[in-house]
Amino acid sequence: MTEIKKNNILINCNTIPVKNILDIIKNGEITLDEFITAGLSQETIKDVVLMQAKVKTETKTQEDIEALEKQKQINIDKIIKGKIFAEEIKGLINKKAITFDDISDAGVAPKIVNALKYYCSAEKITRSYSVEDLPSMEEGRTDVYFVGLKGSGKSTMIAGLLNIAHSTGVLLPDSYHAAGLTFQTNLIQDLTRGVLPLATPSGSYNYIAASLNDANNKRHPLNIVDVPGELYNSIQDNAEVSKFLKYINNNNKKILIFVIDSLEHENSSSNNTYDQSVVFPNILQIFNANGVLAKTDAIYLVVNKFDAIKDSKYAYDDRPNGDLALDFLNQDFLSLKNNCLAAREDNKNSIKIKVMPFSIGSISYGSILNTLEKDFAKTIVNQITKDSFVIRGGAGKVFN
Ligand SMILES: Nc1nc2c(ncn2[C@@H]2O[C@H](COP(=O)(O)OP(=O)(O)OP(=O)(O)O)[C@@H](O)[C@H]2O)c(=O)[nH]1
Ligand SMILES: [Mg+2]
Repeated sequence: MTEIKKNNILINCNTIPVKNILDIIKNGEITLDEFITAGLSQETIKDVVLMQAKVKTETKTQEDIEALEKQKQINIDKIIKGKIFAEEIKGLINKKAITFDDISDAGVAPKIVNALKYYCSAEKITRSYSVEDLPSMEEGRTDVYFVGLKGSGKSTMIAGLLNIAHSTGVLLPDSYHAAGLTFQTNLIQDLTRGVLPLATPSGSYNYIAASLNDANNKRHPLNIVDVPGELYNSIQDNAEVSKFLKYINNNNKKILIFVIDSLEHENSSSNNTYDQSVVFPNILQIFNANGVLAKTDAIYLVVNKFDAIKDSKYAYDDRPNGDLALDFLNQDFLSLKNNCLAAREDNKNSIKIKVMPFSIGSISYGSILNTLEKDFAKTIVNQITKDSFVIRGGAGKVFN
């Protein structure tokens, strides 16, 4: 722009439309300060400043859109690579950062997308009780207790066992505890739809009265208790443990299922500060001291998350799974095994000790089940049926 043209514009600045003034400023030909010095009206100055701010915001929005798009791509990549938890995906869906269509378009299998939809929509608020509020367990059943640290897979295993018992038709109708039945139905339904149980909150317990039918059509009534793993963190002088011991203090026969988290043990970067190889023997000792073992018919040492060690530690080992579980136990939990053997001797050698592998199947996003592994669950259900109390003449209909 020539000096003459510039002067002309400045002299006539109050006759020029705001839009043109903005363009001149934007092109760097004349500054706003120069317009002000030349006497631009207060009103036009205000308009120019406002328009400049608006343009700036619009440009920023465009930048934001690009950043959001970039972030969305990063999240989709994490989903494709499985490096994200279902809860995080739920958060992204809720704040509309991604959609289920984006997940489908990225190539995630429809079955998994459906499970994610269910996970994101399900209320997942299950009534649970403090140990004092649990209804007392019915006498004349076999008590089945799942013992394991937080995240070891107790609730998932209960869901897996009930699910297989239901789908193979051995779960009988049992209405002794209605709230437990609701909990049981939810666990079965969630798993069928590909969703694992949520972590059991601290101080929350559930009691399920369930019955299994055996090959001779005899009913095996069970008391199953799902506990928060936190209960077992610190056993000595723990008020919660005392309450729990009081709760299970009945004359029923018992099966104890020690849920060993094989993954946790292998992975030294674990965030569980409690060492299972110390905690389990302590629990066993306290059960012995409190008379629980005197009523125990069987202890199952279950090497859980077996899929994980099968893929890593035993990737090239073609021994049967049962042998591998025993090998794992001998290597990593020998003291627990020896403590169980000693406890058996203490209790007239009447406790059966069994070692078994278990895996719920392959999992995505921490909580979504890709494929349900049935055989491990079937084996454990069969063992429970073998080791549990029978009600004479208790044949029943199949649970639907
Ligand atoms: N790889 C693998 N992971 C599993 C398996 N079972 C459970 N998990 C994982 O372990 C997590 C914890 O399982 P839960 O069943 O909630 O464990 P829990 O023992 O009930 O834990 P608390 O309720 O906190 O005491 C699950 O969300 C899964 O991510 C399995 O068979 N294989
Ligand atoms: Mg749990």
